[in-house]
Amino acid sequence: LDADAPVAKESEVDALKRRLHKHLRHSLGKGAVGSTALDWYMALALSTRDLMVETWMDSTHRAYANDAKRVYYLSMEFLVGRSLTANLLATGSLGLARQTLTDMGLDFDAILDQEPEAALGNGGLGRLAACLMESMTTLGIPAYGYGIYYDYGMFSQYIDGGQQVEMPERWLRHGNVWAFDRSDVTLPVRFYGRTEDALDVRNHKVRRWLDGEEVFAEAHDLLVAGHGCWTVNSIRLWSAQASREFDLRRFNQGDYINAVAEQSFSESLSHVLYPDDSTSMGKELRLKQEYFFVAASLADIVRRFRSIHDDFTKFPQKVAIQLNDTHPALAVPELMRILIDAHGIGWDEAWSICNGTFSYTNHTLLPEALETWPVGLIGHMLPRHMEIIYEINHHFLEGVRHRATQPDDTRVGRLSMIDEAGERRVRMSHLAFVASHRVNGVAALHTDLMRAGIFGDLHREFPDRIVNKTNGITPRRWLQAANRPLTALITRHLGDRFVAHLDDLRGLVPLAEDAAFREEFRAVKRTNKEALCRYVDARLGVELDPNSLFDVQVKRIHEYKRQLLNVMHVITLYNRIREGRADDQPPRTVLLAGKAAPGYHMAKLIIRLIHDVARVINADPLVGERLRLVFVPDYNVSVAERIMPAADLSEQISTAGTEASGTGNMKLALNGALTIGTRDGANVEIGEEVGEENIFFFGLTADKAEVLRTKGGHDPWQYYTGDPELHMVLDMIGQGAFSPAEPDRYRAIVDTLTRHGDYYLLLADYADYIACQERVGLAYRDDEAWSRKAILNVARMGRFSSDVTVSEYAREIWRVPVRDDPAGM
Ligand code: DL6
Repeated sequence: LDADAPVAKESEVDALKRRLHKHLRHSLGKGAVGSTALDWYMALALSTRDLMVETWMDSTHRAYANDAKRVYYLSMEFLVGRSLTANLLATGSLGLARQTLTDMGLDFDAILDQEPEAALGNGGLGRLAACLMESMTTLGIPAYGYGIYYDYGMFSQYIDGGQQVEMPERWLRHGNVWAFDRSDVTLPVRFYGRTEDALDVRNHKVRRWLDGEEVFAEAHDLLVAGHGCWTVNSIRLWSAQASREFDLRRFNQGDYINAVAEQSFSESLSHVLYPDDSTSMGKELRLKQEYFFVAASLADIVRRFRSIHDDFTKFPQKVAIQLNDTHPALAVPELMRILIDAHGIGWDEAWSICNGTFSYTNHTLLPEALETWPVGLIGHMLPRHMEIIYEINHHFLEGVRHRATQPDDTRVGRLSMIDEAGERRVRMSHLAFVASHRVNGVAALHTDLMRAGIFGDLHREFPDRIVNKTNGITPRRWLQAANRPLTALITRHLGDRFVAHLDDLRGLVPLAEDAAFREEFRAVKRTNKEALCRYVDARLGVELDPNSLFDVQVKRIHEYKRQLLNVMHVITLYNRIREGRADDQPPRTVLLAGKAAPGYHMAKLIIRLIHDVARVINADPLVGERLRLVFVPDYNVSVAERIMPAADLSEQISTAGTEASGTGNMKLALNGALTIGTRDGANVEIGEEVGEENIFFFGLTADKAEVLRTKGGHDPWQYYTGDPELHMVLDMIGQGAFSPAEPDRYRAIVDTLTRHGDYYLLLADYADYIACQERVGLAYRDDEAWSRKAILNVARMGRFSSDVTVSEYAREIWRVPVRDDPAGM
């Protein structure tokens, strides 16, 4: 099972040793004596980067030489995680590195562990951006990510007395080996000021944006290697620098303190990522961040285009800009401003260029997450952009009225980019939608719900615009790097082509019928579970039983994701074990992990409840080894890489119609976990691929959930009074069975369910969920049948490779070619 058995030649090992020592001395100023694990990490990372730089430059030159169409992925978040293992794999040097460092008496895994986490994202949206960038690169697409170089990414989560505490994480404190700082690429970004009419050199009337304040955006290029390192792209992230002239003026006026204060205020723009992915926070600084990175990115994109082209006619043929949700939607008025104000292009032509260039991905249907900004705020901060947004809206609504067979002002009001109810606000999703030639959802169900729901009116106006692009995950990180034992097993039977052609995993289908293979597969899972046990023991001092069913729910903590329903099952099982009613069930370890937004009180209360329930259950001698509940703190990409390979059961239990897609569901299934889930997001498509007999579906469908909620048919009180087990679970939570020192601690949770409408329909799905979990337990007891299902899950995950997702974007949205053979085989 050893995926990294020594294979390298002695000469290669010696050469790497020399490179490491060279970097240790010349790049880090250290000698071998007294160097720390961090120094060795840096030396190894620098040596690996050396292998990528030539390809990086070649990739850039090739794109220039061919005047290739570039794809620009604009995203406020890139949840990259660590890069060393991924880059060692891409450059084909993981085995050599392990062998060399081990040979030098160093602990290779401890060295990998030195790498800080590039957590420049909250969750799904940011991680998707990272997977898509990796796949675009693997497929040879000249692509640039554009985003913000936050000093502080996602906070670290500590647990104190069972409660989440957030701590800032200075991930750049030792610098960043994977980024080249480009102080020579520094672009001004303007805020505030005023507009006026003026005449240009040809005596044409133009609009000018004057005065205001300037901040500089400095570029940092993060390298992204594709599989086999045939292409290396970059994610260009901007940090804010104070505008020097501005400060100097104040400084010269003797106002030293304010000059410096102003500087740190400007630079605070890129200090910190907003740690909430499910509500639009409506903060002025957030809007500033959005414009800051969009303005710098567009200036850069236009500069690159103009270095080859004299006019803008070919812009949409050479530039595709994907808006990752609405956070970069100000790119629309910004490009219009550049084309019209700076280059004198007429409105209609500028609009057609925009429309040919932009496309927009929607990632959520939750109303509270849809961004709107007060007209007054945009007008003050970006006066010219507000004028342009008004004009875009005016043209759009004129078209709507023109196409309408009869006047309908309410419909026009619903379509408008300006929400007139209460304080006037700009609907960023309408702006992004109208400006884009394609708008996509991220799973088939989600896309259908977009057409029928939030974008219903816009869809009727533009019936061909909404398309589906089901999310995917990169097999390099989520199988090849995260699960070395499974990769070795598959490679032994199928070769290693599957790493770049995930559909090759179909070759495992017949092996699912082979008892010897099933045994090997179980041994792999066992190895991974033991590794996770060691990790949990080291971090939490909790011993887990690798023979138990590892039941895993790892994702952001949110009411719609229903971690609470999971806890309700745990308490139900606990009660049944104590009453001797679960003797047919296998021992189970329920593992949860995830962060709550710092201001999200209910989510934080759920984390606390998990800890309180765990304390009681794990200490109960009547339960013993039969049930364990653990919460792994500080969930991030690296923790995910440890958990996914060890899971038996993947909990994907959001209320149907609320989870846009999910990607954790794909990672877990690819690593051989069976899913228990609702028919929500991409679970539906996972079910289609793996077969209904290899997945555990339960609960209301999206249609039924919607009807129940909107037609007022849901009576939570009736479920509460009508189901004695549920009644008992809720009473235990609400009356302090898990918080005896403070019996009311969780009253609010129970009231939300029983008295305040149970918006996410936990009580309606409870009974079916519990019955389904019972079936899961029984199925797990049949080793052979379970492994067969698990193998079939792995075998049928090819469709969820982000290579497939990117190929579809490339063909149907961006219209760029992709490499036929990403593996170079
Ligand atoms: O598309 C990536 C990911 C989906 O898989 C999740 O289902 C969805 O919740 C997530 N959305 C976000 C926040 N969205 N906004 N804005 O992360 O996107």
